[in-house]
Amino acid sequence: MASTQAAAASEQAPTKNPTLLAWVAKMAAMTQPDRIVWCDGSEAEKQRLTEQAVKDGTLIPLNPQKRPGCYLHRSNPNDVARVEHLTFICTPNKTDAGPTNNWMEPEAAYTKLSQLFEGCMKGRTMYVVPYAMGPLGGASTKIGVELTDSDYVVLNMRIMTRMGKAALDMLGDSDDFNRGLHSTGDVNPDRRYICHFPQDNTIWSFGSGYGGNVLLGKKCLALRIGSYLGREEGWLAEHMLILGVTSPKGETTYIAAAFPSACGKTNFAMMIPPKEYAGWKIETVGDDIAWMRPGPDGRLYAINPEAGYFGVVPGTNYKTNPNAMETISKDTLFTNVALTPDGDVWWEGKDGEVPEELIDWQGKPWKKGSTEKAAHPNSRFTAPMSNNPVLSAKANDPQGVPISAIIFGGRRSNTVPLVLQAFNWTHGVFLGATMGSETTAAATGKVGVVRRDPMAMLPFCGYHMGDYLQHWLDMQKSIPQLPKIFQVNWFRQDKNGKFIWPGYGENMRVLEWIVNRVQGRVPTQETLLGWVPRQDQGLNLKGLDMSEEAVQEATSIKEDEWKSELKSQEVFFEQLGTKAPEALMLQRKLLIARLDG
Ligand code: SAT
Ligand code: MN
Repeated sequence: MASTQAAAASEQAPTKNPTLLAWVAKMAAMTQPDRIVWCDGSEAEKQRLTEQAVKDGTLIPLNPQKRPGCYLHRSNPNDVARVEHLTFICTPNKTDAGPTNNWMEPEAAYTKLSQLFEGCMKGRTMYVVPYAMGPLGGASTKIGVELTDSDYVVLNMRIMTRMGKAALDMLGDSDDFNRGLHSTGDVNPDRRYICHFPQDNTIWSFGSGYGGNVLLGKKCLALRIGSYLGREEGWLAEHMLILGVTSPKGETTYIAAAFPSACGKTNFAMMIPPKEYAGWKIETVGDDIAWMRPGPDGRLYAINPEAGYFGVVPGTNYKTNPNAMETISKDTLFTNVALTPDGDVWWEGKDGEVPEELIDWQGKPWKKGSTEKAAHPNSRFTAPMSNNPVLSAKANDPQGVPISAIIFGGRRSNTVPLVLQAFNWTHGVFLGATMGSETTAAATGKVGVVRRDPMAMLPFCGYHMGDYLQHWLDMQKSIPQLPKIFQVNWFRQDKNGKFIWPGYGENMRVLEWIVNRVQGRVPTQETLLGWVPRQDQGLNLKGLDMSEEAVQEATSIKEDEWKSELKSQEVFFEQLGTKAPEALMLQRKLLIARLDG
């Protein structure tokens, strides 16, 4: 059997790359698919796979008048989010994975998962999906190959990456590619594992069909393996959006911003400035991941390794994100949203009236007024970035864009003020390292609990978090023109639990201040925590429907809240043990001294 499969694999292969052929043959021998299909990324292939997915019930076609080229997918209800407790970093030493990751010894992990993969593709097709993360031909671009038995995965990878022949051509005969193996298995949470082997540039994912667990280019390669490679090679793989903001004078400033999953990265990256900002323009380079490395001119350059958006649907509407609404109007795959009687999709927070009747995300009839959600809170769209009306021309530039500011933002109902600027790079790394955020539906588990989420990378850092923070500190030496670092919080609430800051397009006001600070145009005011906008020459609040007191509340710094925040930070740093970087411990001491002083 094994040799027949091996022969089958190499016979049809559109490549002579010996390492790739040998690996595909080996994986096929283990998983024993009935057929092996090499994906070329063509339009014909897309049509073929889509037709097949419709036939086997994986995709439901939507009304072509309302949503041309769009389909709905319902995942298994036990498989709707990333599973952090089933995600492993498999390094030879446990300490290399660090205290914030689950760890398995590599041989033990390969053995355990081999038992699951053994024969798991019998009766199924194995798709070989070559893909590039980053613009084709770019020096920062990485190649991966994902073997999967899911046509849904192939169709998603087709949108999210530069997939097919072009990626294979870029790889040529090189053995430098990520080896990704995925099988949906029987979608049993007891047999679900997402394992990363950074030293082998390998990912094995079994038993899930959900986005972040199975679109291996995304969180697995671009962040977990990427962060490991970044440390080896002197760059940064980050959970960040990238945007360009252009002033009426035509000056463009590029900004990267880290927020945890489901905290508004996509909205921020596509923001439409309010009417007071006529002539200003925001353009999207990326909405989720940034790969950043020092450029020849001493600045930090960022590329978006992805080619599409895998965004949260609920709450998306023409007020919160008109550009996303345009983006998902065609050629989009929807996962776990509700279906309307006329073949369109619906979700909580969509514009217009709530329909009387729907089919909910699980395929069950749903009536207006039901206490159940019609769309899953982590329902997603997969849409090509080329659909985005404000896509930056630089999104396809292999050089990337020079970053002037880095923003760290969490979801905090208290404590963290609207915006502040770090005193310097080390202090900025401290702000990123001490980020906390209330959990969301993007991962299974309780929502709304504050957890430490350094740089929004807690679930995505592929090695020891202490080493990762040290790597950030060390990067200072290789970036002569450092970006300025900021912290923001759009999510502060008043005593009635209402958001104080209106957010969305109004975040332009904060962004303008950041741009002005970066360009050295406005004075600032020093506080215990960092620099904040001055009352007189600070945030532009013209036309903002917000009382003076509310603005005060959104920007206030309460020392008692900071004292308990410092306690929670201490628990996190203690976890890092001797790997907690000295420079960050000193930052912490300085902050305590300032607060106690
Ligand atoms: O599910 S994904 O990991 O792809 C999205 C997210 O959680 O950020
Ligand atoms: Mn994300």
